[in-house]
Amino acid sequence: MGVIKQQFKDISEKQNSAIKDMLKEHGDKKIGDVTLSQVYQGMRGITGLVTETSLLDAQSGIRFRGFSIPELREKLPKAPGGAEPLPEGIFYLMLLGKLPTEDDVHHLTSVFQRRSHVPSYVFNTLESLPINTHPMTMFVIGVMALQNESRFAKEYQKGMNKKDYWGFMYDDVIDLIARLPRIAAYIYRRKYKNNEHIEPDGLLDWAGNFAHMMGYDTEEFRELMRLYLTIHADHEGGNVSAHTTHLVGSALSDPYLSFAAGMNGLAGPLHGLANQEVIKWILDMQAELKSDEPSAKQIEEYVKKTLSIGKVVPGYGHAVLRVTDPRFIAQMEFGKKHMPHDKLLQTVWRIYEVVPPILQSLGKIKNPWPNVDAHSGSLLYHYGFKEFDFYTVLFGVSRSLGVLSSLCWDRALSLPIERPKSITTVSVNNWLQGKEDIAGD
Ligand code: CMX
Repeated sequence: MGVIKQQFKDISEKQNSAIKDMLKEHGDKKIGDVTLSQVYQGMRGITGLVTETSLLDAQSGIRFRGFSIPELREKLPKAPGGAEPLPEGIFYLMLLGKLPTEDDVHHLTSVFQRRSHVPSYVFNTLESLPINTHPMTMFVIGVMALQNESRFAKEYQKGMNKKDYWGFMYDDVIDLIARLPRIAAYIYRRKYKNNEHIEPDGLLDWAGNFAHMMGYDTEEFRELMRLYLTIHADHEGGNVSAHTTHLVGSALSDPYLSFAAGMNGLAGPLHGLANQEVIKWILDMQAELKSDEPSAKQIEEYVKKTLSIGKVVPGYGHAVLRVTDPRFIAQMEFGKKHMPHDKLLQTVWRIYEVVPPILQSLGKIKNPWPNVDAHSGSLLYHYGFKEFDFYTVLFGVSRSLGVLSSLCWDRALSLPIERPKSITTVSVNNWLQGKEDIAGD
């Protein structure tokens, strides 16, 4: 067994028995009440999931195993001469619950390199898709084609002891994370770069190699990819991509099936697709105003117009956060360091000044502040990465680190199939009239 797998086994076995003891003593304790509005309105604020890898606080933002983004940018190992964390480090942290050393991260880099082979039939499957297929659709289809490689699925068919589930899931998870950059880069080069592909560079880290295979070989762009793939990795368990991966995995669907399901959720415009929508919205604004430096007044009018035709302002608002997303701030810092005079970034920062008071004045939006997607596209655009309908794929490659390390934990803790209770409005009305018991009271 590999060193990291062995550590995961030891740590998760300990955690498993601690949880069993806790539930024996406190299993009947109530965590909260559920209101009828919460049931009808997206289960907002109902605590109903365990996700070990990260925790989101409405006021201070995401913490990965207790560490904030600024702390991780300082503490996680970096590439030689680099300033941004290597995403291998956040995966290690989420999986094992402790900060990695430089050696741990190098070890993971070489494991990912070793296991990154993608069989040719996956590329052939991608080749068979019309070129105008959305890159997220291609990404999901690539992952689904790769499902044929699942060790878990094969072992399950042979007949597997429950105790062995986690080990095969773990192996699939590592294989899948290792292979995703190759699939994503293939889609990028096929769709936008005349199908001219670039061989992986065995000396580069996971993010650096991904940048290289897409055709971006400057050290500054690699640094952006390292930051990007670190900060998008996880956002606790209730968001659509994480929850879907967990839900599908709870049926013992293997990591390929589970992750592909999560990616279908990430492809929605209210979730991950918002990153492409933001750039599209800004470019449309620039085209309409015939200016790449719109003033605050012009932005204000454009925002009001967007709202008046019943559209959302992409990149703003959040179901949990009630402050500016720390992931937005990390990207703004990167921009101020590397490209402070870029006109598109300056527009993003001007939008940040203009939009929150307008959204606030509507009185119904719970969070008028920018989320991660408000900033990410502008950084990519600066480096000439202008194919914005690909941006969500980058988010997806990063999100694999969080949702798949969580999937390892799901199986290691033997979490059961997820099956909440649903109700009908007829039963609700009957309950309100005292004719039916739906609340268990
Ligand atoms: N622009 C305009 N209206 C907005 C808005 C925005 N950015 N954010 C919320 N609202 C509206 C909602 O549509 C809702 O309107 P109705 O009552 O008319 O239906 C009202 O304000 C209340 O919504 P909320 O409780 O504040 O927000 P939700 O928890 O329901 O939704 C989110 C959260 C992110 C879907 C929403 O803020 C939104 O649509 N934002 C724009 C899309 C976006 O940036 N998504 C990316 C989120 C991060 C990610 O997952 O990647």
